[in-house]
This record gives sequence, structure tokens and C-alpha cells, in this order.
Amino acid sequence: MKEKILKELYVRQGEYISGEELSEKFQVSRTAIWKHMNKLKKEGYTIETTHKKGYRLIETSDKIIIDALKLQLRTKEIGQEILLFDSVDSTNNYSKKIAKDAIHGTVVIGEEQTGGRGRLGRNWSSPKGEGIWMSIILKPSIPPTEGMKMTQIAAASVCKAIREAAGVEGYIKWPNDIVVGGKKVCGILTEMAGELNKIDYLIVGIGINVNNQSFPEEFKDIATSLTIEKGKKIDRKTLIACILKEFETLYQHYIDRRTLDETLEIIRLYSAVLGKTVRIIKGEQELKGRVLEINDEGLLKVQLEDGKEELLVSGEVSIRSEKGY
Ligand code: BTX
Repeated sequence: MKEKILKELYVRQGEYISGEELSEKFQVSRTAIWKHMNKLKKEGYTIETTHKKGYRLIETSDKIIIDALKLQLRTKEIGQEILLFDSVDSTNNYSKKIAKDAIHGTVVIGEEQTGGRGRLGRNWSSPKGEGIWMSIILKPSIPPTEGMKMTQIAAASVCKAIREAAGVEGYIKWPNDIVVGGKKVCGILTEMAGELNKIDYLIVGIGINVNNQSFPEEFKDIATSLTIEKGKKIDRKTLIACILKEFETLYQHYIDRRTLDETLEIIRLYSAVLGKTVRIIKGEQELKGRVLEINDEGLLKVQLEDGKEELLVSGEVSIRSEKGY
């Protein structure tokens, strides 16, 4: 009931709605409506109440509300099913559990992750209410060798969306990070299940530091958030809707034409590594090289110190700037 009332307030934000109208619409007493309003106020929503006119939502709390998010969604498939958790170990883990029966495009969001994962078993810090911790379940008919292209589609979508919806100048650090001023604001973890020649499902996990004000000691020097960069709070619902829209557009273009051209245009335009000298970390090995190009398959072509050229495949390497991260 509380969610229904909130949705009504949200849809008619700024407008007064009388207790009588709400009680008739939802078939509950006016006292019940009043109690729900008080609960919403306690949760952080600013609701003005006047005796004659009724209730008016002035400001929404920054909590992600599915109904409110759906009102902003402009997609056909991605996000038509959204599952939201107050707390979850990892949205990628949860997505794996439900993937078999889930519809293509299902999105799983956590207000916090207690066991958020990065690549190669690393941790991903995901404090409550501060970021976007979400996974998209995809069921494309493409060969497994193409699966990792989803990471690039996601990186291009997030980079474009944070520029458009948050006004933050992010750059893509091939293959799976978005950085601002050299610091990490987003990480992407794509996981796949299937057989040798067939994908059962793909899970694209996206972690974005949105309103974080600080970070744990271990990586405070390499991490930043959109709020820190922009100097103001960013609305997570609007940003999620924007990311899903960008993702669907680039994904559909790739599926229909089997070309990454639109994605690569964004990846090259906003590349944090093209033309730069980088450290390449492959397991225990560390090499130095200059990034020559991101080819049409999305692979990174580098020239190593001994002059040899090498094509790097995402998932196998980490790239760091010459000094530091
Ligand atoms: P990664 O392996 O490239 O980065 C992980 C490293 O980044 C950590 O070892 C740590 O140094 C640093 N780090 C950890 N948390 C943060 C943070 N919040 N901001 C900046 N740096 C951090 C990147 O892995 C892929 C991350 C994917 C996260 C999403 S969230 C939704 C989905 N569910 C899930 O469990 N993972 C994905």
C-alpha cells in the first residue's frame, strides 16, 4: 500500500492530492493513508500536508523505487523486469541463480552488496544507498567468443550516460572501467554460462560510485564518485534509466548488424588509454607498451618496449597508467 501511495504522489509530484481521493482510490481509511504518509516522511520523503488541500510530494528520497524508475524508463526489453533488493550479496550472484528462468533484459539492483565482486576474485565495495550496483541478464544468440563484447557495450553506455545524465566527463579505461581524472568511478564484470558453441546467458554487472563521499583506505587514492567530481548529489534513478536506454540502443545495433561500430566510436572517442604508454598486467607478468589502436573487434593493439605488436583480449589483462592506477 505504501508503495502504491508513493507511486501516486510521484506521478503527480508537486500537485496536492486529498486524503479523501487517496482513500477512495485505494479503498483504505483516511487514517491509514495518514499513517503511510508518516512512514514515508520517516523514510526521508518531504511531503507537505495541509488540512484543506491534502498531501504533496516535494522531494523524493534518493532511495531507488521500482515504480518511480519504471516511469523514467524508455526501453523495450532491457529493464522490463526489475528486481530490487535492500541488501544482496552480489547482484551478479543473484542473477546467476535466477538466470535460467529469467526473461532477457531482467535487471537486478541492490541498494547494497555485502559480497560485491570485481574481476579475478577481487572485492567491489558497494555501500548502502551510495551507488548503482546492478546486473543485466542477457540471452543473446551469439557465439560465446563474442560474449565479452557486452563489457564494451556496457562501458560505452555508462560513459555516455554519466556524461549526459550527470554531466561528468568520464573516460573508458579499456576494457572494463570508467575513470574520471584517472580515478575509478565504475567497474564492469561480465560473466557467462553456456557450452562451447552456445551461450545460455550473460550477466553484465555494473558498479558505479554515485554519491559516495569517501572510500576505504586500501583504494581511496584510486577511486572517486560522481558526486565528488560534480560537487552535487546525483539522482540514481535517472542515471539507471539513462544507462539502460544507452545499453539497449548499442546492444540492439550490435545484435541486428553484428558490428560493434557504434560502441567502438564511443570507446575510441572517450578512451583513457589510446595513444598512451601503459603497464599491462597479465597474471604475474608486467609489460610496458604504447596503445596503438582499439581494433574493430574491440581488441587493444599495443606496441611493447621491444617493438613487437600484440593484440590484447579483454578478460585476460589489466591495464594501468604508467604511474599508479
Ligand atoms: P576490478 O577487479 O577491475 O576492480 C576491483 C578493484 O577495484 C579492487 O581490488 C579495489 O582495489 C578497487 N575497488 C573496489 N571497490 C571499488 C569501488 N567501489 N570503487 C573503485 N574501486 C574499487 C571491477 O573489478 C568490476 C566491478 C564490478 C562490480 C559490479 S557491482 C554489480 C555487480 N555485482 C557484483 O558482485 N559485481 C558487479
